[in-house]
Amino acid sequence: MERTLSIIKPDGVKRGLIGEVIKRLEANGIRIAAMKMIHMTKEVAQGFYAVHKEKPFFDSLTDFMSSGPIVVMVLEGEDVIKRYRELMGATNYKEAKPGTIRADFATDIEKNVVHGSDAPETAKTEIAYFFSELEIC
Ligand code: 3AN
Repeated sequence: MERTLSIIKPDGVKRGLIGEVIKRLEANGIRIAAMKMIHMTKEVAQGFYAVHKEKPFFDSLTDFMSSGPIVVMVLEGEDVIKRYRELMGATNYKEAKPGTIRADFATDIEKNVVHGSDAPETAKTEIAYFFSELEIC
């Protein structure tokens, strides 16, 4: 059993895609172990994306991620990190496979609707950034 962090980004929330993303998770047998809606400050977004702080897109990414409410979830299941990333599709929506969330809904490499942890260690850190153990069911 594995856990991963999922975020429905501000573009996904604004465009009414919360239900669509959750429907795809549940239809694929992924269990939601925790969920909440928050509006990150710029500082909180900078902390979350600290690994990208040298990247040219860091300022714009953290502006975008703090521009509106997001839905953060802990997902649980066998091999869920990989399975959820397959459902999301490639970071660049133009390269995402048809039928993935990003291929179907993303409009931009930055505004790409969803986030998912990329490895067990990052999943652990990212989950702890938003949730205490008590909040994970
Ligand atoms: P992923 O979310 O697919 O794991 P990361 O971790 O490489 O992708 O990038 C984090 C976020 O930064 C992406 N979800 C996307 O919003 C943004 N991003 C990544 N690469 C670029 C880029 N070349 N230009 C603008 N934004 C980017």
